[in-house]
Amino acid sequence: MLQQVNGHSSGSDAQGRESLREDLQEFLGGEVPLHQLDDLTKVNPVTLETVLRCLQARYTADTFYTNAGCTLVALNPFKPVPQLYSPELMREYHAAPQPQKLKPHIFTVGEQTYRNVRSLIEPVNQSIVVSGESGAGKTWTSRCLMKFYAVVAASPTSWESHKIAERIEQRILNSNPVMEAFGNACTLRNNNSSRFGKFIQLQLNSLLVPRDHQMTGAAIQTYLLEKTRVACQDSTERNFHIFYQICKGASADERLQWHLPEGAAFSWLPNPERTLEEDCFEVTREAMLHLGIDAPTQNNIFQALAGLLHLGNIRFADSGDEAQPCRPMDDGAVRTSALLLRLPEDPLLETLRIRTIRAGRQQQVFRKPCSQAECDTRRDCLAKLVYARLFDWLVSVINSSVCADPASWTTFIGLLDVYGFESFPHNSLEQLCINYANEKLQQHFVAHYLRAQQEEYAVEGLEWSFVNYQDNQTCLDLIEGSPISICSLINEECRLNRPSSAAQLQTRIESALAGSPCLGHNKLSPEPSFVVLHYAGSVRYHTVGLVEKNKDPIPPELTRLLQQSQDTLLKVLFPADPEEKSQEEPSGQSRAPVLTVVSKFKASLEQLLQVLQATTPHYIRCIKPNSQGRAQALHREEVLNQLEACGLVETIHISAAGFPIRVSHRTFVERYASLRRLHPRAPPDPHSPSPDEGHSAPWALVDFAVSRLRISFGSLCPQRGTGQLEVVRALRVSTC
Ligand code: AD9
Ligand code: MG
Repeated sequence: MLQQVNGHSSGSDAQGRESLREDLQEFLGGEVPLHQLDDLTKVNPVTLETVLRCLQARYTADTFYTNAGCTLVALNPFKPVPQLYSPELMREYHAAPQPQKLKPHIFTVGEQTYRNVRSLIEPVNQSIVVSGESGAGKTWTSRCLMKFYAVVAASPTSWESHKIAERIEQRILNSNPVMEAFGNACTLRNNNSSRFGKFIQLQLNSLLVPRDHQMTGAAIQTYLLEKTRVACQDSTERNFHIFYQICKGASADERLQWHLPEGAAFSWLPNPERTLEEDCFEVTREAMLHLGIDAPTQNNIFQALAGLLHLGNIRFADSGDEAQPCRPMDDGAVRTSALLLRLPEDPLLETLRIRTIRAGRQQQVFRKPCSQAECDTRRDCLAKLVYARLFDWLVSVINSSVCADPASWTTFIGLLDVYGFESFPHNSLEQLCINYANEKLQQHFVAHYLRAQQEEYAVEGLEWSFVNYQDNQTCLDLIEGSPISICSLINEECRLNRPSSAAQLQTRIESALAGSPCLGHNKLSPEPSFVVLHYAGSVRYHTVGLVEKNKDPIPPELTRLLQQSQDTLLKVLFPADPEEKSQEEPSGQSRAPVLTVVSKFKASLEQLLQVLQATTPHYIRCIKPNSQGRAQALHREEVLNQLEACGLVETIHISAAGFPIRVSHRTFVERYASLRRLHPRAPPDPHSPSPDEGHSAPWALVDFAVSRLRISFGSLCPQRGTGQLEVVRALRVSTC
């Protein structure tokens, strides 16, 4: 092996020989303790078991990041490790000539994207896809990366620019506590679980000078907030953090104003006695202020939220007479919620209890008292409607505070942090959408890396032994494929608008999709449900209420009621309809086609993937060492499942033997022309690219690139012999 390496390094200068010697030492060192192996491609042999052993050894040694070829594995420490995220360390990675030579870290990925996006030769938009199951550390990672960019991008030279820099970066960082307060909640899997997906584009102007001060803004795109949580929480979970923050953090005056006396009980506020570090109201308020949401507006927001809490306390009792509306069991709750939402009390009660429908040829208007269950549904719907609009409005306010003028940025770094894969004892449409999003991201990785990479080697005629991998396309076909899939069947139920039971939906799914290997067997469940074998594990979805959730009907009376609010915030959220469209719920026949929750979600995911596909992606795989959130505890089986699910071993195999860097031949020649001195006697090559490039012996460079830098040239430059590749394979080193 040594001979092989020396043979191919002939003609290189002393520096080149020194680098090769270092690589050899690294490889032949053999005795390197497992916890010091920074790159899983160096584990020998690469199997699930050896990879796990290496990660375990590193975890025990408090080393949480490990390279795995093209991805970075991030183990959740489940304890504070402040020295790992200090601004000094961020600057060290930023200033390093070769950050990849430092210890593996999310800052290496951050710095790499930062350099790529500002490249003078080939600036390309970058994205970082952070994945992992619920509680694995995605949001934490994205937050740290945002801090990293804020620190390294803010090195202004003048005082004036310092002010601007602080404003924009600080505002971008301030978006985190606000969005987490309103969009995160404590679940069975994670005390700070994201209940929405987020893609943030950090906008940079690579033409600006000084080049260290190029972050000009950010744009945030959110995906499907789990709004049902406002009105319905599992008894072991909690509502969104913000509700607990206001109840715990309001001043005495505010308590009076918002009708939140100490110890008040709210049915939409389970587990109020549990205190989490996420309960800090002051942090949220301060961040809102920095984002330009002033104190009076904040007051409006919190008052409306208190109104929703009181709305949740309204209970109805059947009147015993179908012609008579239900009775509210507690007038106080109706009165207080009407007061706080600044709605007229009687219309509020009427809207919750009476349905107005148009029917017949004349489209006559009928008023129909609702059953107790219908009243509850309308109350919940009202709360979800207000909360979802409030969340969207907050995102738009944050965007207008941080978004740069389109003319002032040229490139972006996208950071993707979506809700992680989850499986609860009871799973519904929310989990289906969350797990669907995770399948999509996994497929992006499979298609972009595991499949495309290998196909390209085949096209280029490189010697390559194909690495088999788990392709989750079959599961995606089951969920979203055409013509028939789980989504299409649920959508069809919505479109036909026919009364169908949960058991019927189960039967339809199981019979129409019986051929899919990803549809699990559903023998044991007493409840109507179906099982999907996701890449990350199997999940049983209950079909009760699935169709209704997918329809997400909003009775028009509710919107009209909210348009009557005297509250300045609600007036913004529910502007009066200038055309005063239909005043009543239309009858069944005249319904417009429903844009269902899953069809909207599918469209938004597709848009996201289009954006990702137009970037250079980087992957961070967050791994949850145990499901209890305990420090220093790595549970073998749980970690093995995660490693297996994301195809880590296959990724390592492909990364170890493959070419991680891809540049066009022209770019390479331009960038590395000066290295020709490493091959002063390289013979002229008949296959040399056109002479107009002005480089007499580019093949020498190509050889150097292939063997030492492991750069693949794509179809622009057909590959010659693979001798150097063999060396690289044997060495399994990545010098770039
Ligand atoms: V979910 O899909 O949104 O439910 P995430 O986002 O993957 O999930 P999150 O980032 O919220 O998980 O991490 C869960 C918890 O792990 C955090 O609240 C921290 O308490 C803990 N954590 C995660 N990463 C780190 C870390 N690098 N250092 C210390 C961490 N603690
Ligand atoms: Mg999260």
